[in-house]
This record gives sequence, C-alpha cells and structure tokens, in this order.
Amino acid sequence: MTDIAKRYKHNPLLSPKDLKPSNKHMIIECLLNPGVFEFNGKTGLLVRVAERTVQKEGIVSVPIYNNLGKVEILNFNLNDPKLDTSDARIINYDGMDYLTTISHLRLLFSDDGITFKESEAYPSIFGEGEYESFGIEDCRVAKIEDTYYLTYTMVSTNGVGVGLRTTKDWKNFEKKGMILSPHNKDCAIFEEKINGLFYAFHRPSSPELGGNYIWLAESPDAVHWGNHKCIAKTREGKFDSNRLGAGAAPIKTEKGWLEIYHGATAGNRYCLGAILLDLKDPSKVIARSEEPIMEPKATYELTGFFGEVIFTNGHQLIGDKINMYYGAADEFVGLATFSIKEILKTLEQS
Ligand code: MAN
Repeated sequence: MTDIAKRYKHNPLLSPKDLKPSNKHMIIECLLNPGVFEFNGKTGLLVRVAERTVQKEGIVSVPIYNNLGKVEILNFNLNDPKLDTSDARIINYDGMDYLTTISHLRLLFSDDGITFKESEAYPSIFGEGEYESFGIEDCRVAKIEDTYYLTYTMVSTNGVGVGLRTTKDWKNFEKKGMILSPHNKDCAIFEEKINGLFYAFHRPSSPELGGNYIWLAESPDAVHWGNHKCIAKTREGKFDSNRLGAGAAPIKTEKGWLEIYHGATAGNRYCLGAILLDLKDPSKVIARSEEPIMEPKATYELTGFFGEVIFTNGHQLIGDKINMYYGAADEFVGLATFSIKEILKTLEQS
C-alpha cells in the first residue's frame, strides 16, 4: 500500500450544492483545488468555483468574460460537425478551444478547519480583462511577512499563464499582472526568501522538445523571475508519466524543502507524490517518490466531473501534521491529513 493519506471521514468537505452560483444564469458544476491560508486566527480557503451556463436542449453554451468583466454566453448547435465535446472540460469548435465552465475564486473561512462559511465582508475574486476572459483557476497562497501572494492560472484565448495579486486584508488587492507567460501554470512561491531572493516553482509546457515539467525560478520582487532551472521531469511507466506540477508552497523540514506535487498519466489519472529539495539550494533534488503518496480511491475521487483526479494546491501545518485540502474528481473539495515524518520516511526508502 502506498497511499498514506488519512481521509476525513465525512469527506467530501464541500460540494457544488454548498454554495450559491454567482448569478442567475449560472449553475455551479464543480468546487475544486483551494488555496489555503491563515488569517485573523481562522483557516481560509480560496476555493475555485467552476460554473456552467444553464443548458438548453440541443445546444451547448459556454460562458466567457468580455473586456468589461461581464459574462457573455456563446451557443453551439450539438449537431454541428465542427463541434467536439469529447472532453468534459473543453469543447472545440472549428479548431478553437472553449472551456465548458468558467472559474472564479471564493473566500471561505473556518474556526475548526472543517466547517467553512462564506462572509459578505470578503467578496469573491473574478477574472478581469483580456488575459482572464476564460476565468481564473487553482490559486496558491504564500504568506511572506505581512503580505499574501496569490499565484493563479489566468485563462483566455491568448493562452494559459500565471497571474499574481497581493493582499494584506483579503479585501483590497494589488494586481501585478501576468508574471509567467503562456503556457505556464502551477506556480507556488516559497514562504521564505533564500539569500534575499524569492523562489517559486512553476510549470511551463514545451510539448515538442521537453514536456510538462516542474521548474524553479528566482526573483528579487516576486514579479520578475529568472535563473529558471528544471527540477523534475515526467517518468515513463510511473504515476507522473505524462505531466506534473507543484502543489502549494513547500514545507521547510530539517531534511530539506518538502513539496507535495501532482503527477498524471496520459490517461489523466492524477495522483500526489513528494519531492525533497536542498534547503540552501532548492534546485538540488535529494529524493522523489517512486510511488504516489495518495491516489484516487474513494468514490468521490473516482467519479465526478472529471474522475480519477486528486489535485492539491493548499494545506495548513499543525506540528508534524499536514491538513491537506484537495480537489477530488474536479468536483469536490476533500480534506486529508499526512504526517511529515511519514512522507519523509517514504522518501528515504525510495
Ligand atoms: C489540470 C488543472 C487542474 C485540474 C486537472 C485535472 O491540471 O487545470 O485544475 O484539476 O487538470 O483535470
């Protein structure tokens, strides 16, 4: 048995029915991949809410944000031979891809890490402008000094890139624009500077030569990134054979920086693995999971909007315990706990 995650017995923690759609034209299809942070003594989740427009018979309609940040609806006839609806996440019409859902980020808070509630005082975060016209997704939150750094996926017809917004109070946000250009996602900033520099993982895609690998970069200000180094590649025959990407900010341990990442096969089965990096020079890899530390096995992980998916980009640390929040089957938010020591033990064995 390689799965060492302890799932919360009342999982899933959150389902689409638990929240209200952002407006009357939309229905919530999925809740997924939350960023996690602590604020005013509470646990905060920045949940990705994916909404679909209410569908009419014989027609597929998809939402996009126009330049004014308002939702527009595009309609396609289901019988049109130019339409491809084989992937639940994307439709293709005449060579152009459109997302079937559009995502925004919803703030939820909890006193116990289990019961999460929205508060009117903290409004949702929506995509804005031409680089976020298909929404914003999978936000990592890193707290450095008194500032929260939100790195998230910006989606539009221009491509998929990494956006940064910062906040101190979760009400006022500073938009720093696109910090890593397409195709790039899965960006997690370290919560501590090393030799005065910010560090971050990111995941550019280079399908013809190279692949979907985890990279590390440095920056003087968290906006301008350089000295990019590739630290983890896909491995044939393993759980991360087709694609991999970082989860949340890495955990500082005595043995090194511990990062929980997702790895997927060509069949789109998403598992979690761990990687250990040198404390002083995180471009040096000390160890990496041979087998996943968590794989889809509960019903809510195996079946949903997009089955066989476990994807994380947020956790809270309590001593040796990691409270990991994760997207299950791209539809639900689950909670699982890990022991840091236990993960490190599996890495020693590999
Ligand atoms: C991509 C991302 C995630 C999603 C997985 C699985 O890696 O867009 O948001 O959870 O695919 O579908």
